[in-house]
Amino acid sequence: MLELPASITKGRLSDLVETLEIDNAHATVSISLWGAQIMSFKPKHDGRERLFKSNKIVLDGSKSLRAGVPVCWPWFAQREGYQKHGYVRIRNWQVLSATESDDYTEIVLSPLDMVGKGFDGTAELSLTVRVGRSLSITLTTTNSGKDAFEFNTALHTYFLVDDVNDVELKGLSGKYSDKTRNWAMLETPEPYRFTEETDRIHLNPVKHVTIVEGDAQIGVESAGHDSVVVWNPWAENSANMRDMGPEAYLRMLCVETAVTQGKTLQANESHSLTQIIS
Ligand code: TA6
Repeated sequence: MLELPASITKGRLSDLVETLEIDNAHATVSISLWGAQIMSFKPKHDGRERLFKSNKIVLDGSKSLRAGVPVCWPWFAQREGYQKHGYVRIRNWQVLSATESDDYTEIVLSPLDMVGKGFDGTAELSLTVRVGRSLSITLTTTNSGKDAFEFNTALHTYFLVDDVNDVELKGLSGKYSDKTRNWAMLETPEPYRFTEETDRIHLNPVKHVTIVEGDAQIGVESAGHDSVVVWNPWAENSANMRDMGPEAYLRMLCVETAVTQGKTLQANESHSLTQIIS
């Protein structure tokens, strides 16, 4: 591994999960190199953790990590016979570059191996993580082959809340497709609150969404997306998930910056998907 600047140290959560711990003037962040999954973001100006990490997180590789910002690529959601949300979330990633300045620390990661069952394209992928007062995450897909390919992708972020019953989501509008109602197309509610299992693909790709809970807010800014996905499994599903448990759904709200409608890249073309958390 290349030499890391002073604001980055290495850590380890299990045999499999090696981490990079960033601690600079603005924030602390923890990133698992397995999946390039950012698991913690705590800005120093308010000391409030923004990302959910399950107490029952599985660290032995038998499933993906229930923490922070899973990277979904090259498909979104379940595909019969394949890893849900694609395979790069269960791959080892390497550090391509790591730099720091007064304003931020920046790390660029890429998967050690890009080839996977279910995807025939030739692609390069990089995740740029910029840790400052806010956390900026950009996933760049480049078609490095000769033929066009289509893909979907998401920054599938599990946000930490105190109690999802007290949360209001602001900024979404237009129609959404509801997985819990056989993909019915429905109008975004106003106010947007949580009282049941919620699994929605909002097809109006708004730029700013705010998670509001009392005086606390989390800002979610998106770019390069065609959808914003909102998910909470609610009590029964949460209880049945081996890495969640009966109470965990109360502390988690998933708001995703996503491409769910298929994006085609011609040879040499690139696409960037960005989520900025504040
Ligand atoms: O992104 C929403 C979703 O597709 C939901 O339907 C739900 O199944 C969820 O993802 C779970 O994915 P995860 O990998 O977080 O268990």
